[in-house]
Amino acid sequence: MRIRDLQARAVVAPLEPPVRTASGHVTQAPLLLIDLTTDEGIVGRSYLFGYHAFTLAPLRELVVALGEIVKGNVLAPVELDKTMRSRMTLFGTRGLQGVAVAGVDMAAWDALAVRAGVPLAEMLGSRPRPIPAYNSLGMIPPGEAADAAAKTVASGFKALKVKVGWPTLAEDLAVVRAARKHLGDDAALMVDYNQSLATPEAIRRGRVLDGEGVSWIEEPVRADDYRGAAEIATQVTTPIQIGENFNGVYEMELALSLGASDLVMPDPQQIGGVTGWLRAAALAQAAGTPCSSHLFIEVSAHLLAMTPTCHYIEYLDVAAPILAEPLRPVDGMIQAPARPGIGIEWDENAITRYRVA
Ligand code: SMN
Ligand code: MG
Repeated sequence: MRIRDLQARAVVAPLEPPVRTASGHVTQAPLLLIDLTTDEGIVGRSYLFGYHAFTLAPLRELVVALGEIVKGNVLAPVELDKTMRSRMTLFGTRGLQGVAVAGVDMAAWDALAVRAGVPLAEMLGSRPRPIPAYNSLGMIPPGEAADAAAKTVASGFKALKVKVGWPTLAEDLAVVRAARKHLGDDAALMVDYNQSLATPEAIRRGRVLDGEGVSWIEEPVRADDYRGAAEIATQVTTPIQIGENFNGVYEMELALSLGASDLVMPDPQQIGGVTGWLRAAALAQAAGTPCSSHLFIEVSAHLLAMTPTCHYIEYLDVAAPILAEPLRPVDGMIQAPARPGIGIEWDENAITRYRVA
């Protein structure tokens, strides 16, 4: 089976509630929707998340250009990955280039599994199974943290992540203590600084959080400051979590080799799609490091099912407004659908509504 066509459509969907972080707000869901069609009429689907609308135009140009490169090629995702990356050797695959490769990769794997008539997890040698999920929220003001925690538990989640990095440690602590109190003893609480601290301040705040029942402290410093993260991990008892910004598996390997964190959470579009994730999962297993996912719950539900050190799936469903059947948590767990492929079905009416040129 060969690739016949690749289409990419840009939409800006609503993101409710907006995601407030200590490093900026994400108020909409800019998405690039990819449809890859084969000469047998099989359609593979994936999407990319642009964070901000201005990334969609260059991202679409890159994906369309990659489509021209892979058109006519056999639908063999690992070979396609090599072909696309070899064309970028001189230019590199950091940033949007790598994200574009991942988008084509995920659509290619989807098509392969659809043609085989099996869920992607089964194509990868596993099968859909319940993955522990955490409710992922933005920066919740101290006065609203108790209510957010209570609603999280009422929704069946057994874990909540809130973003912190308020101007003062006292505010961080107020959010953590209010959330911790209303989650009860059976639910986990994680915090995410979104790269907002310098290493000394991260150590200062981490040491205070050590006594507060927090399950992980995410991205305390700049995403690629692996030495800083490693220093924090030695000085702070609470597990340090990074990975959403691993640009490819070589960066993940470097971070692991430097002891940059206790936990990892690759992002499917940053790590290199399904092909990248397969390699990342092996690195995490070799390091004995628990591996969670970042966003992209549809493909992550399949990928984590095959991940030896599977930890948590992040429930923050940025694509729900344009999907016919968004993936919903049940009793705090998320399981990939039994449908062939990733299971992505577009809501074409919504796409028409949110489409941008
Ligand atoms: C995050 C930041 C911005 C948008 C979505 C998600 C965050 C996370 O880093 O871990 O969810
Ligand atoms: Mg994060």
